[in-house]
Amino acid sequence: MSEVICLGETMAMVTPANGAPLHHAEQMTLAMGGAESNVALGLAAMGVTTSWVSRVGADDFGTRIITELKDSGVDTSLVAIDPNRPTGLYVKAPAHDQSPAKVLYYRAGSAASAMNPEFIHTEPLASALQQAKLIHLSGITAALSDSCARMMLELTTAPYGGTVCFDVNWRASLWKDRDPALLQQLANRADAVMVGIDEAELAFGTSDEQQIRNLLPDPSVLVLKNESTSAIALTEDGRFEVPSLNVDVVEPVGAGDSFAAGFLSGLLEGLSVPQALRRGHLAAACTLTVRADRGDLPPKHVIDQLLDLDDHQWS
Ligand code: KDG
Repeated sequence: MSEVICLGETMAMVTPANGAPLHHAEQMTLAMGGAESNVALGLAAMGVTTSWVSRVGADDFGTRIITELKDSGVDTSLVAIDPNRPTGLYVKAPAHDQSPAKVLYYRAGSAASAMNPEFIHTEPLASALQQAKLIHLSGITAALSDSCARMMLELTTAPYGGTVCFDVNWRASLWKDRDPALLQQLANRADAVMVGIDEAELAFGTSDEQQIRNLLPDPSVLVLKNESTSAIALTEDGRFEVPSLNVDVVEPVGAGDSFAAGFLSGLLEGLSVPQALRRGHLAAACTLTVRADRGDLPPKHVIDQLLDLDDHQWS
């Protein structure tokens, strides 16, 4: 059984080769991406036994996703294959001229959007969830369909033995026809929550630290990520703030997932909260500096040296 279960949709991902603008790109690159599987990949790369759980279509994209994750050391034995619905797809359009980078989704009616409460109550997944040390979820799943929203409500209320972590992962286009109040409800049922300050403004209407904590009083660990400046963890033992690393950003997609993988792997290893935040920043920096959704980490001894730096050397 894996220590960690990351549950959520992964899609085929298409992006113009060499960062060309989408409207006149001639060559496209095919890869895969999904917030929770990005976290699973990051955790596996740090030596944490991790399962990624979802549904994919009985199609080549589904096969590719499963194969790539498996080849990277993520357990995929709990993934369901849907004979009737396709694997979702998204297109990552790079920034050009005045227009910022954007993501276009082709995921309505996907195999993953058919996840429902029965899925998580069926063996062997039901037992795997009971035994995991950590279950990682995100707000994206709650916006995929009504059945996914119901499943998320059950995942965050079930009496699981391990920690339930919820990354708000605000995706405006998925919440157009849904009530984002659900995100606050889910976050308050989780043990650990991560949210960007910018996301909190959009999802909860405030970017003020104390007001966010007032809206999310229940998680014992609340991590507020302030993009390029710092990450703050509000915990039962106090408030910890660690500055981000200064890097030349190539593309931000996936950096939040890398941060989550770094931070969570640190907590699982028993690092202090500030050290776990540093590991989160390091993993995020590796992703911010590449075009892919996840950058490779430096070797473990380099990471350990960086985690042990004095505060003034770190920032
Ligand atoms: O966090 C990165 C994700 O945004 C990307 O991999 C695609 O899962 C995705 C989503 O739903 O946006």
